Amino acid sequence: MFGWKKQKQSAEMKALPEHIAIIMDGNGRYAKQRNRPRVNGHYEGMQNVKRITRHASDVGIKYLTLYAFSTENWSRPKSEVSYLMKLPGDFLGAFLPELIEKNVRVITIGDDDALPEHTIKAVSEAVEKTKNNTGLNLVFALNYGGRNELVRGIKKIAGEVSKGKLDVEDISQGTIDRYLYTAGMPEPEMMIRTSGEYRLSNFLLWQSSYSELFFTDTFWPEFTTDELDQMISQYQKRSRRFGGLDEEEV
Ligand code: V07
Repeated sequence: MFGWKKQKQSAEMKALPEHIAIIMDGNGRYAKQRNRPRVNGHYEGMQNVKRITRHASDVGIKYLTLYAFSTENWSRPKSEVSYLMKLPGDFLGAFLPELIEKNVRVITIGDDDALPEHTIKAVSEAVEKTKNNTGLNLVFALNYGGRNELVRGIKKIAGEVSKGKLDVEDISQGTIDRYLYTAGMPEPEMMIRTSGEYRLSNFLLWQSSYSELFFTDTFWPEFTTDELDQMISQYQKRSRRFGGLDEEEV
């Protein structure tokens, strides 16, 4: 919590990232290491979402996007999937009042039609109750897949073209941005993956083109606010070039 203002004032130091995206991996391995059932890892992972969310809100991050459930996760055992589908309700049951108090806005990205009714109900209540909040945007990727997001967007664009509402020649990167779940959101400056895997796994494919990537061996349930702060400091020291020249080279 300390030091952000001071850092921002120094000329070489970049601002705080606006948007951090996290692949919260290693929940199952965390549980296995402790001879506990996999679902305990998911439970502990959910508890850590609260700690990291509180911290992101406290330091002034504007968007925190968390990969909660991918389009590939349906292939897990039925009992595990049904446990996972209870987590949004458990999380919000315990944490929604604090989110409201902290001015956090809850958003989801992904195909929520395929989620169980009770999950949709819990999540849409939180989205509705926080829709006018102006602090941290807490974005849950639920039944999200980057390729699916692109397919869905392209279908919508094709539909507009066939109705004569959009000219093929007018399709630009900006058009595609506007047809993704993340329309209107800034791109993530930082993408973090926990638990020692070095892949994007279909998360925010289009949006992460220029993200700084951060990896740690820490399992998600054990990923701390201190480790997040270290990554943010590292980000602030790295230079971002966007394929061109940065200030030092001009
Ligand atoms: C899930 C806990 C975090 C580690 C990764 C897998 C398990 C929080 C949510 C959630 C989702 C929507 C919402 C509020 C909370 C969640 C799933 C899994 C499916 F509005 N954690 N968490 N959802 N895990």
